[in-house]
Amino acid sequence: MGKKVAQVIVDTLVSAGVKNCYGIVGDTLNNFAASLSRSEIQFVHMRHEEAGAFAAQGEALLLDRLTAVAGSCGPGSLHFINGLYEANRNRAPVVLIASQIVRSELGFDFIQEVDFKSVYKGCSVFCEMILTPEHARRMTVMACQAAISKRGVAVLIVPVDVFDSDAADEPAFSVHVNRPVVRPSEADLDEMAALIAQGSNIAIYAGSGSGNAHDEVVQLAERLKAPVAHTTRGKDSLEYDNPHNIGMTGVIGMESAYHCILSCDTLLLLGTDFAWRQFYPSHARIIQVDIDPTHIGRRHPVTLGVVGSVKDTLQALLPRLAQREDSTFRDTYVERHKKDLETQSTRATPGHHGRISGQYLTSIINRLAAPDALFAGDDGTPVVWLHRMMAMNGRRRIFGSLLHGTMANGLGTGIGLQKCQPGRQVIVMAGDGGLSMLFGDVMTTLQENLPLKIVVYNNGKLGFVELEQKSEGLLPQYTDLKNPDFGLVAQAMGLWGKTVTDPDSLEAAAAEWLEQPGPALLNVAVAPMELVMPPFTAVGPAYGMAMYSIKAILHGKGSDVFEMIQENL
Ligand SMILES: Cc1ncc(C[n+]2csc(CCOP(=O)(O)OP(=O)(O)O)c2C)c(N)n1
Ligand SMILES: [Mg+2]
Repeated sequence: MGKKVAQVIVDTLVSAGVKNCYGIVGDTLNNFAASLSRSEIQFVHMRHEEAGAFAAQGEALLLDRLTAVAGSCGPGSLHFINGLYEANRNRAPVVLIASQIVRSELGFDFIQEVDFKSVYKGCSVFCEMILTPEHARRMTVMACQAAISKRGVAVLIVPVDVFDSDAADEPAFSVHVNRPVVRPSEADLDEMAALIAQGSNIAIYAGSGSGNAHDEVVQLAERLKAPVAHTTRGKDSLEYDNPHNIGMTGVIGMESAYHCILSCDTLLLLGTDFAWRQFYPSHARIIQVDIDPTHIGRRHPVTLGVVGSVKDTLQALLPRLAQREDSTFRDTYVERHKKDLETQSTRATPGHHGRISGQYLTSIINRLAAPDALFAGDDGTPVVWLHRMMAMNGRRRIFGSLLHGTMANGLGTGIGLQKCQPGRQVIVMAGDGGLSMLFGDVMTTLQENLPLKIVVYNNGKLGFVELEQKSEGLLPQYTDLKNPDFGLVAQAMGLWGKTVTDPDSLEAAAAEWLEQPGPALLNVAVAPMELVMPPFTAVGPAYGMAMYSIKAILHGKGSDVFEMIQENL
């Protein structure tokens, strides 16, 4: 008997390097699942498809390898959407096998019919349906190749009757994976060097595109005596072993990088597509390097934009640059950054009334976590503390939803990281709102035997949104959360679980939590009024906070204002 199309698709995924497929089975996917079970690809049985998409993108980003998700028709494959937006924005090579109803019923509003092509258009680099068994292999190859080479999500829609059909004799289409050297022309490199030579106070602002270019960026900084600021996504690759580091700018950044970038006369943007325009200097010469030509000059006008990978470009540029001796500009901001870090460490203490501040909790995790730990932080205050406070060393990696900004990303991403690196310590820093949003997948840690370490920053509210409301001068609305004792719930589910409210017992509890051989959840009651301070005193938020304080007092909530001030002194 010949092969079925389902088998051909699985064979092609295997040859493209897929090791794990995250999802939930269902009628239209059953034949594919049967073929998968006979292959070397492991199916990871999730509780919610969205978490499966987060997991796949975690694995794809960490190992830079194609990872699959698969779902049943209609709601099954629809549920991946938010996680696939996350994956696509993060340029993670992920392929969705979206099973579909039978071809003969398409277009008649049949039960569970969903037009996946229009649904997934906005979050994919490839989105096609396999229309006949005769082009199943070719189309699957194209999907994989697009996800890998364009770096994003490929959606392959497969009607159930196509899956179940006999495969046709197709030519031997196969996936080709290679990484070309991409760098600017000689003329562009000369122009870059000439512009840089005109600069006096040169700063570097590097993003995730510099991820594999740590040594080249540090060499460039040394050559130009230029301070290096980085984006949130550049933190794990640029902060460590970098004497020129001045931290992050942006809303959750630090004063050193914020002021440096606004006051330099020449700015080198290296592999960053940082979106917030108000953090770019208005009077500096800006030179931008990016592998994606469509990123050049799209956030802020630039003097010169060149196309290339940061690593290849800097290797070709460095021989053209003279060594500089005057390090005054760099030293000023490196010193300022040291002071920023000292100020930050003074805030990493228990808060008012012996409460545990989120910063204190993060400082303890930073101290106790393994030197090669992987961290996934929920959107909300956990991701802020993760990026501001976790110390990087070249082996630790951090994952946050920094481009899509979705809640509940931490748990799913952590599951993917742990699945593909079972022996490594993986820590999920969850918000109480974020965790409860996709709570079912806490069970996946047991189902799949993943020793994930989950810590809940439990402030009993949608804290980040409450801060936004207050900074607009509004009283908090709809932000309270009625939570169970997550420590006890975890125990009831079969995980190790504990709840901590007393700062004095936090360190011992955190150590015990991290020592557990299996999945473990530490629920920490963190101070509900802790503020996330921006790296500047912007008039808007300051005025908003003042207005909130006045409104709160008028509404008889003066004690809240007092508590907020006490907790953030
Ligand atoms: C899916 C989704 N829904 C809503 C939001 C808006 N939002 C951003 S942060 C946040 C609060 C998160 O609360 P929690 O997880 O408890 O973290 P906290 O800020 O309290 O630490 C909300 C509602 C979002 N980013 N994503
Ligand atoms: Mg919360």
